[in-house]
Amino acid sequence: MVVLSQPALDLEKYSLLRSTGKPAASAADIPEIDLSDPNAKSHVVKACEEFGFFKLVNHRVPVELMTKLEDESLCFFKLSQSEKDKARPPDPLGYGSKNIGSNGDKGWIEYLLLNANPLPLFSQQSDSFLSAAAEYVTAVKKLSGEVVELITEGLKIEPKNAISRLINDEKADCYFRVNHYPPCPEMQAVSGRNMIGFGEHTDPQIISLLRSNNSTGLQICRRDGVWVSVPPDTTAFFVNVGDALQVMTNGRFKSVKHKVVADSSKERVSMIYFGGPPLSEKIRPLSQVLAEGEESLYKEFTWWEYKTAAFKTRLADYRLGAFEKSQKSTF
Ligand code: GA4
Repeated sequence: MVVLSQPALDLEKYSLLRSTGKPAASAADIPEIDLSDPNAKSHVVKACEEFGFFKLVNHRVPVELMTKLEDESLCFFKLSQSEKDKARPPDPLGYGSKNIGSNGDKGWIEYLLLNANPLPLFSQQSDSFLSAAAEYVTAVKKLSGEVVELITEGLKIEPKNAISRLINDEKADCYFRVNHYPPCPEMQAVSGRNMIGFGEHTDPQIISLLRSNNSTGLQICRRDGVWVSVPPDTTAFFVNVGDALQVMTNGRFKSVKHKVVADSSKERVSMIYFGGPPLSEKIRPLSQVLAEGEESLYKEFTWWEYKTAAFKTRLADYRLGAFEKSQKSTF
């Protein structure tokens, strides 16, 4: 018999009761980009400027690939705790529970965090989860390249692969993550409030593509500081601008602050692909985004420098601050 394991409820220790709800203005204005729309490139630029976030439809990734991996992921998370703990290769990759990163962040979550390029874990194992993940990652990786090419075209940057070459590089630093937010009915009964699943943060990479099951929980922070609930759509991807793309556009795009509030009664599964550049890549504004005489807002740094610094921060920290020209260098 398979026993559904859940992280033990230990509210004081994890002090996750900060979510008093009150998110969420209307979700109606979350931009939707139709990849088959001939004007998609200008819409995508507007969405990245105004929200750093958009919903992507007509993306041509078969829904079966998504549901297959969702099912496989749920099978994995239903394993006993000791079985799941075996999927814990050297930090920070592998299975994790309640701890996010290594600097004290906690969430009502368990997850698998994997290196996505290359897919060593995937190709060496015959496990059905890993083969579903390999198929999914291959499709989403291709799609992330198409999305950044659309952005590049929309920004009138040439060549078209000025950004996609970074995330398609054989040394591109890409991650793949499956997050499982178990339901927490006790919580709702006790306090009428929901738990923080994944605290507010921006993604450090260039771009992230998220797909979730039919559960609510994802919220994004609008430019005016208002949190907006993102209604689920199991057939769509939700795309985040990451910190590196903010720098490459010299702040024209802003990486989007987002978080997940766990639902008290329904489990949530999300699968996220993070497209990052090779470690040695210099991250700086693309020359064609700079107007004449415009200077970079950021000090020049490599992705390795940024990533190393980012992994020492807490989730909610403003990681780019240390790399802004007005700030003192931390190096
Ligand atoms: C956020 C985006 C990705 O999930 C991630 C996260 C990483 C981790 O889970 O180890 C970080 C977080 C993320 C940003 C700040 C640091 C590092 C946890 C954390 C507190 C895999 C990533 O690349 O950065």
